This record gives sequence, C-alpha cells and structure tokens, in this order.
Amino acid sequence: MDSSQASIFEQVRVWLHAARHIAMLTGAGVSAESGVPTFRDAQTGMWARFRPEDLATEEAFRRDPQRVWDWYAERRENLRDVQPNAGHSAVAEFQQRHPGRLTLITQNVDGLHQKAGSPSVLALHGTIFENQWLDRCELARRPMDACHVDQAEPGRPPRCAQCGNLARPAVVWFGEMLPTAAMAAAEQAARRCEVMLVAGTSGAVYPAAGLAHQARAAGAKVVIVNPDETELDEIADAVLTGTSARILPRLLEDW
Ligand code: BJW
Repeated sequence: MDSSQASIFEQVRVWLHAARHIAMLTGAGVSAESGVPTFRDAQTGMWARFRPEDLATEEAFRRDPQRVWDWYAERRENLRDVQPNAGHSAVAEFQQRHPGRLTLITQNVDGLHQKAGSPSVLALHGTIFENQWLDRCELARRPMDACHVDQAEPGRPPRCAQCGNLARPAVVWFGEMLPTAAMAAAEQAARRCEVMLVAGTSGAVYPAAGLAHQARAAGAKVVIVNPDETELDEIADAVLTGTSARILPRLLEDW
C-alpha cells in the first residue's frame, strides 16, 4: 500500500470507528478469492462466456428451460465445496462483535456470507440453492415439496406432477422485482448509515447500486473496496484499491 492509500485507509478506519450504523453492499467480487467467478470481469467473468439475456431472464427460461437449468446446475455443483474467504469472515466476525451495527446487504446468491457466520444477511438477488415455482397457480401456492418435485427426472427442471408447473432457481433475474422486505430493509439501512461500504461489485446493476446513491444523498460516507474501477467511484468519498480478502480483515479488525 502506498502512502496515499495508507492515509485513505486510516481515514476510513476513523469513519468506521465513529459510525453507529454501517451499511455494507457486496457483490460477486467478494467471492472471487473463494474461486467463484464474477459476472463482468473481462477474462474470467461469466458474461465473458454467456449473454445475460440468454440465461438470466424469465424469457430465457421459458424459451429453453433445460439450458438455463443446466447452467444453474453446474454453478450449484461448483459451489458445493466452496469456502468463505478472509473477506467474508472479517465481515461476519465484525457483525458478531458489534451486534446490530453493520447491516450486510448482498447481491450474491452463493450463500458464502451465511456460511462464514454472518448472523444477518439481506440477500437482494435470492439464493441459488433453492427453487421456486415459475408460474402462480392454486397448486403452486403450496410449498415446493408438496408439489411432487421429487418425481422429476434427474438433470431435468422439476415439474409439478399435478399441474405441470416448472421449478426454477430462486434467484432474481433481469426485469424481476427484488424481494420486497429485503429491499425495504436495505433502503432503510442506506438512509440511516453513516458509512456505506461497497465491496466487490461493479455497481452496474440497479436497484442494488442505487443504495450507495441513497446513502450518499442521506449524508453517509461511501467507501469502495475493489481492485478495479467501478461505476460508483464517482460518488465515493474513498476508494480502497485492492481485493476484499486482503482489505476487509484489516479494515474491520478491532480498534
Ligand atoms: C473484486 C475482486 C476481489 C473482482 N475483491 N472485488 C436503472 C438504470 C438502468 C437499468 C436499470 C435501472 N433499474 C433497473 C434496471 C434494469 C436492470 C439493470 O440494472 N440493468 C443494468 C445491467 C443496466 N435491473 C433489473 O432488472 C433488476 N430488477 C428491477 O429493476 O426490477 C424493477 C421492475 C420494475 C417493474 C417491473 C418489473 C421489475 C433485477 C436485477 C437482477 C440481477 N440479477 C443477477 C443474476 C442473479 C442470479 C444469478 O446469479 O444467476 O444478479 S445479474 C448479476 O449482476 C447478478 C449480480 O448479483 C449482479 C451484480 O453483479 P456484481 O455482483 O456487481 O458482479 P460484477 O461481475 O458486475 O462485478 C464484480 C466486481 O468485483 C468487479 O467490480 C470486480 O472488479 C470486482 N472484483 N475480484 C473485490 N477479489
């Protein structure tokens, strides 16, 4: 760390120390050092190999459920043995040491914050490990296991044996609303925090990225942790250039 980064780092530590409420927004980059690919990184991101509109929309699933199901099945398989990294652990330990002080908001669907021991996580884009019904109908109001998904053929998207409804991953695709309660809690945290930490996200996807704007408008300091430039840098009070597994443990260790 050069001397200018070191002084920004110390300034951010002072803001964090003084803050009664901290909001933290994380994205795919915080899981990169656990071996999970991001979406938009030029060489390694998933969108370097796939087009989002072919995979992460309801239209794509309706057009070719098997293709989308296979993509999620492969990602679920790849995530099975993945472990949280030092960044996830630092956040979880901070939340445990300071109950109620840091509201963790994630766009990630990989469950690694939860696996690291974060006691509370607002998961704005759902979870990759669960399914939900594609369509609403009388039978589909029942829990998934009541609808005979166990009769699905291996490797095929499960269908309700009674009504034919398809199961889909319980994630938020483009054009879909975010879970109302999680989004409301995230917006409240953005409005009341004194520091908004934004780690491992390109800041390209809304309404999640808008939380940093809301925090800034309400008077919070916005701090970015990322090895590369992001779309939120221009509204940031401080940019800490580096990876989350390297920076977060030092940023959040006890004063
Ligand atoms: C590291 C690192 C290391 C690397 N350490 N860092 C306003 C303006 C413009 C558009 C819109 C708008 N409002 C809504 C929209 C439309 C759309 C949108 O945002 N589009 C933009 C892309 C243009 N948003 C939506 O459609 C959302 N829904 C919605 O708005 O509904 C409203 C509505 C109204 C009325 C009717 C109906 C609806 C839904 C968005 C859902 C996003 N879903 C996905 C897929 C989830 C499921 C899955 O995983 O398959 O969520 S897309 C993908 O992007 C995923 C991510 O959560 C999300 C954000 O990506 P993230 O996490 O930032 O990853 P990357 O790859 O972009 O960045 C990684 C970063 O890590 C980089 O910066 C690296 O440098 C960094 N990094 N290594 C730290 N070691």
